[in-house]
Amino acid sequence: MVLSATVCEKKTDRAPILLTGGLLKGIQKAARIGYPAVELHMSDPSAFDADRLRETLRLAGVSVSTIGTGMAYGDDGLCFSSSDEGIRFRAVERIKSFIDAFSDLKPTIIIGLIRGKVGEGRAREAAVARVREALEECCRHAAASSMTLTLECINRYEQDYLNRVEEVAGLIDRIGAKNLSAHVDTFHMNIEETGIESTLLRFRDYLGHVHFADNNRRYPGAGRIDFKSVLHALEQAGYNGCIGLECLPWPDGETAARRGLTYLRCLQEASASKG
Ligand code: LER
Ligand code: MN
Repeated sequence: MVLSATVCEKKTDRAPILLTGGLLKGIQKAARIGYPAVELHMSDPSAFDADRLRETLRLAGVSVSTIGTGMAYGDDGLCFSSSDEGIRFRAVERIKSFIDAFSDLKPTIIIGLIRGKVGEGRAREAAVARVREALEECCRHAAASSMTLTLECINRYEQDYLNRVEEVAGLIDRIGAKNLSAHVDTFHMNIEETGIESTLLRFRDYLGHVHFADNNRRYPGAGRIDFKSVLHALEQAGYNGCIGLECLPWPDGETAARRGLTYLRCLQEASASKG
């Protein structure tokens, strides 16, 4: 399982991103710390110089595992569930622009907050249908470039739909696209699931991406989640994809990135030496 550091352009201490305040600087820092991959969070890929980004990745020797798209919702207010056709159209176009911008590197594109909230009562069904339709269109677009999308299960305090892995797996079944997987995040699972390990095993066939953060959203090892047991469950589930460290930059981003990597590497090495 490859460990990937979250990186974003914006300087922020509030978002669960390790290395903030510059994509290129963040990529270089992640490489220096020892990460083989990065997860890039951005609101709009057209805002970046694609050649400089690739040159920085090449010199740093890191790959792009995943693209986080939630900032297109947070910063630009774009979402799939909106009853405003223009907003919905721009949200789908934005995801297509991520797919096109990275079609050479083929990272997995994360669909998290950008799906938007669906509300209560009679409006809910229509909003859910709009999310599904947008997802189907994005999956078709990604398939044409042999790319994959992963749908994140996000806790009830941030989203009002697709909070648990069971819900996401159900929607994936209904959509039936081969390039759509479930994306789990230990911070959200700790709130929503009755057991993290049992859920990972139950939905093993759906797993496409994993975020690690401790129960307090700090780096793994800074809280109460048993990551030794979670890593073991992922191994048992046959998951050999990427683990993105999506954690608060506490006490600061670089320290969190170092401590999280060291802690997880120790756990991985101990498990490998046991055979
Ligand atoms: C995004 O990956 C996520 O987990 C959300 O909680 C946004 O912060
Ligand atoms: Mn996450």
